[in-house]
Amino acid sequence: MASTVAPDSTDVVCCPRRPRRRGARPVGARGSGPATRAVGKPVRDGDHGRLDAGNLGSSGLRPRSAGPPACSRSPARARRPAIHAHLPWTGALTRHMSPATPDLTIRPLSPTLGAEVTGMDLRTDLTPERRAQIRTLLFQHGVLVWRDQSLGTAGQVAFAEAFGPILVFTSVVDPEPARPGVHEVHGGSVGWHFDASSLPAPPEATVLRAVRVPPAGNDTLWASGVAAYQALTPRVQALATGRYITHGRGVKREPGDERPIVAHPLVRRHPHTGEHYLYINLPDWDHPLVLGMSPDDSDALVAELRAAYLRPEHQARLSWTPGTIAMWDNRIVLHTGTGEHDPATRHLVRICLAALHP
Ligand SMILES: O=C(O)CCC(=O)C(=O)O
Repeated sequence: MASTVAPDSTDVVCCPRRPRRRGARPVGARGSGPATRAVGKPVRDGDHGRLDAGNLGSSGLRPRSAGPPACSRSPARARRPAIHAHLPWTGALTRHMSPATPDLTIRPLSPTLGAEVTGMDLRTDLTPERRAQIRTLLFQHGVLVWRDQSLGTAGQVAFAEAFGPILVFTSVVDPEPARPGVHEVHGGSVGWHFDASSLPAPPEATVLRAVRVPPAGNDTLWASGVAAYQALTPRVQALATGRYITHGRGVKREPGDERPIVAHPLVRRHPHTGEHYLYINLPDWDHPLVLGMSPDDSDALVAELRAAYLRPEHQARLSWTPGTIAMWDNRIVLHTGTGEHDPATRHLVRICLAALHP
């Protein structure tokens, strides 16, 4: 396998020439239809409106992820955990409060994003209370890291499944995994991306485990879509809100490529925290197009959003050690590897979750 790969060519899932792969299905999902979500999953994108003709670009591309109209479901804010009420996601209060976790140590990875958690054994410490704590911490910090865990692949699967159904999809990272939905990453990925965001229903979370890593370098970076949105001027926030953006080769397509183009709302609202965030895929191999805008206007907006997303102060960085587990909210954080990864010295295992249990 190549040492550096473009991750998650979720296009394969949608490819009409490969019907068997057509839908991404959570493990254990019944029926033969395309991806389904976990029963009882919270509403996503509660504040974006239904797609209308005004959202379509001149290309006539049809977005695939149009959600329900805002009025059809209860407001996302109503589902906020109490701790989040009226507090900014990136504020000092929320980031350093650990109300129900006196036995844990929470060390922020950066002032804006990520936290390292100590005091847990992820093989055994998954009581309902613990899972609730982890979910709350995940929504507070966006990325959680545990070191020196001895999970193994079966343990990682069990840990992941404690939070939601595993999403099975075809990824260029590991196109034929030995175990569905469990991707062996030999080397790594370089390019700021969400995992599998070109799926109509992208995974809500990712769990990545370091099996073998070099002693230095080959880190992973995350960037906060919430901080990026908050950093925009009101004018740009208004310009971006209500629009859809393509994920996965929106503009630069190979001739003869018949795969459907997927677009998602550019500004979304987190169903648990109520925070707005930017949802834009930024790897070099993608070329996102804001629907309803000319390519030039779209490029200009994307450049502005990219700059907000990738400000260093909106990022967190992890130096891996064997046994490290990272879990992130794949809705609100972009991630990338930092360098040319050597498949001989770097081996990670990745599991994406179709949805997080409420
Ligand atoms: O290589 C890395 O550090 C990140 C891995 C990654 O992006 C992925 O597996 O999706």
